[in-house]
Amino acid sequence: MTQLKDLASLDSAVRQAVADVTISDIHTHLFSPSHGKLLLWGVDEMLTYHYMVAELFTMNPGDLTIEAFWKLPKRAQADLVWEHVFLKHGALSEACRGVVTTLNVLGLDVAGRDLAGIRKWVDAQNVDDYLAKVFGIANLDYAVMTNNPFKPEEVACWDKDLPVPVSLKTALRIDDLLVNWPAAAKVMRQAGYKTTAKCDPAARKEAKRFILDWVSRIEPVYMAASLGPDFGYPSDSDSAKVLDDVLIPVAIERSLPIALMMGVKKRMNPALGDGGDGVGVADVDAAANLCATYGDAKFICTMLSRVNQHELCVAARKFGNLHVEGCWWFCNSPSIIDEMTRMRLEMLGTAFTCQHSDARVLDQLIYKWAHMREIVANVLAEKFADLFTAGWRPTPDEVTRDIRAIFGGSFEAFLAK
Ligand code: FIX
Ligand code: ZN
Repeated sequence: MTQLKDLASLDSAVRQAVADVTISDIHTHLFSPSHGKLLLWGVDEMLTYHYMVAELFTMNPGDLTIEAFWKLPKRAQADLVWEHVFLKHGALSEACRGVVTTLNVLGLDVAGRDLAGIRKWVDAQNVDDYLAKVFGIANLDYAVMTNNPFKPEEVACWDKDLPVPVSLKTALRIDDLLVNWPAAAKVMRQAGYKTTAKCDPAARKEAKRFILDWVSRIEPVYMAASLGPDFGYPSDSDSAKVLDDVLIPVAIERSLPIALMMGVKKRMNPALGDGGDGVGVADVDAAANLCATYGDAKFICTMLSRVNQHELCVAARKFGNLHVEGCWWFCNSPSIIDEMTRMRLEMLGTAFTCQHSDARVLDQLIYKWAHMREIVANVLAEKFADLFTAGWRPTPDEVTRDIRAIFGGSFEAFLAK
């Protein structure tokens, strides 16, 4: 294909390619429709997403307490968020704008603030068709779930061997094994594995059998764990022993990356539930030391603090077995996404994954990816223009290739390494 001849045609080629690119969403909290209530969807779930609940209580909803809020039915909770966050305080946060974008893209009367009409439309949807509809609008080829073998309600669904659409892939989520061994050991013991509250070599051997059985059972794309700012490696902690004796051997034997999601301060405000988690500066050396110690293992890494991003980018330049991905959670806002994506392009080229949606509610895929495409189109248009001005002449195919790379292509190349 011929090279692009001028900045104007380059700019439109870049923007069109971003608009058209099929995205692989490598981290979500979605579930198969067959797993029933585990899959959250619809306007009331969006309005009560934990970001929104936290926002409600950053305002002054009168004498409403968080304890009273949690006792209310879902629809009443959503009404309070709609009233206080959207109608009385302005929907300027990214999470609020996201709800508006999603409803608007679905063709619903959000401008008219017709919540009753929107609810009527949602209530008429069939979840299987709606999942396909949302994936089509967001233009995803697949989304990776978060599948936790330590959660009984999730295990119960896998025990029933229920159908899972090919558009949903699995990830084995093993936080408990790393950060709460006694709780994990109890679940494994109840499942027939000889694990004890003491994290000794025999128990870790059984834990490895547990993990291998789950890997065979759900065939995950990767194993993942969210870790606190205090996570260090090497160390004589149980976490480090579980990595050395359980997860790394499985990762190497089954060529399964380990996704390190670092810097979460769990339950900074417990009353808010999932919305109560905070952020802390993580130790990039812990990730770098794991990559250096285990060259045969692959590590995917996302960090929650903006402070960590530059150091993590540098680490990713040092280790071919480290893949940086996502503008995670508290970094998932336009101003930070713009900064991180520029930094990553400047330091890593296309060898990273620019985003994951982290969607907990199916409908959020629409806004999380629409907003991301807007930001990335502007950043990439500028970066390609800089490259053109320097003298390079990309072809339209190369523009398409490079854009797909940061929306899933590089991730798949990393998996195949
Ligand atoms: O650990 C995680 O996967 C986090 O993304 C979640 O715990 C978090 O609540 C979330 O969904 C943020 O967007
Ligand atoms: Zn998540």
